[in-house]
Amino acid sequence: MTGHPADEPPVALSIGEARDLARRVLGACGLASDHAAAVAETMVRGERDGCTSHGLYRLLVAARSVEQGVAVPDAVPQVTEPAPALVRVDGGGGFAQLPFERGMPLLVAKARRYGIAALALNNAVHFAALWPEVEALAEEGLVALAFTPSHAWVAPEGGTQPVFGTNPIAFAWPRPGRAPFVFDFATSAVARGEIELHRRAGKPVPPDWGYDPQGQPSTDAEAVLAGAMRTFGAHKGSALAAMVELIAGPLIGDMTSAESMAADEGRGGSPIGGELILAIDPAGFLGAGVSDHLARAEAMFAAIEQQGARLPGTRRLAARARSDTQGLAIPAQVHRDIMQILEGRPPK
Ligand code: NDP
Ligand code: PYC
Repeated sequence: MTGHPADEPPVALSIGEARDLARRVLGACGLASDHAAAVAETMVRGERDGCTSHGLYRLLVAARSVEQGVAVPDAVPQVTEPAPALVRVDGGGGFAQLPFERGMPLLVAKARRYGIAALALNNAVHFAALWPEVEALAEEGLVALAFTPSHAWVAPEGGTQPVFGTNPIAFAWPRPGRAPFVFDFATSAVARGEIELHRRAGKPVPPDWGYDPQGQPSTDAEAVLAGAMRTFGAHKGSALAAMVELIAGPLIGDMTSAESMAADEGRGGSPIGGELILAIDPAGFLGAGVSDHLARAEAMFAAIEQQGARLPGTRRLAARARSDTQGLAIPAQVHRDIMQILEGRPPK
């Protein structure tokens, strides 16, 4: 032990205890019980699957959004159908999880009916990973894609000033008899949550994650958070980040990351705005040929794994299996900060 916070033994929680803790903390923040249940479930899934930047740590982030008046704690989602294959859920300024839950059954029904359908989540606060949503759709037998802008934290390739959000893209493909193929990543070099965890742990970040406020590459997490993050894959990630801004912003009548940042007015809340989710029923194109064509997809997965490469999602599913048997290990400092919310102290 060096006395560094990272050396403290973690706090062991079962998945049930984590869910209960998350619900209590969100209830203490004033969240209505249906929101608290939906938000807690997403955070517990993140923690269980080893996605620490989007696990229980997000209780601190969500608490701040409520405390600062960024998230409406008792918003009532409104579901509408702007066109036969389109669903819109207005989140009323609350967290995005309950609006997704309310819109998903109609999205699934429309995708099955028309072969393809889209759900726009509008006016919702986004703190979470997207994979739980696309995974849930693939478990219904659908191919799914999800996109959301965030706050303007990321510089375009060739620049050093923030324009884009961390703008994740998530994809899921159904696999008969197995967990779906899922990937989900930010179009920035890394999710901002990862940099925040580096800052909390007092650790440097790799030099290609971002720039300080003067536009110089930096390994200081605090300086990169204050400056600009970089996109992944140079001009390619930059173009994808722009695409996410467009299709989950103006296309669905919602904010860009720059507009979301301006609307935050320095309160330090999570991004507020839109998310676009597409669902495609393989039977729409393939009819009775579905199983033959899904089997061809399995051949591709096998070709990847046979050479020792791994599929996206493999680490996450292994973490899930481990958590299901061994429970969760929460960093002691994160646990202490979460418990402070229950004691009525402001989120750190
Ligand atoms: P990573 O860079 O960690 O990449 C994650 C994806 O890549 C996962 O699907 C992961 O699978 C896969 N992957 C990683 N390494 C390999 C490998 N060697 N071979 C094959 N696949 C691999 O994620 P990010 O930091 O970019 O994003 C983390 C999370 O942050 C995402 O869930 C995202 O939704 C969330 N986020 C949310 C935002 C929002 O606005 N709501 C904004 C930005 C990010 P596995 O999980 O199995 O490792
Ligand atoms: O980690 O970049 C991030 C993020 C933004 C919103 C939710 N997560």
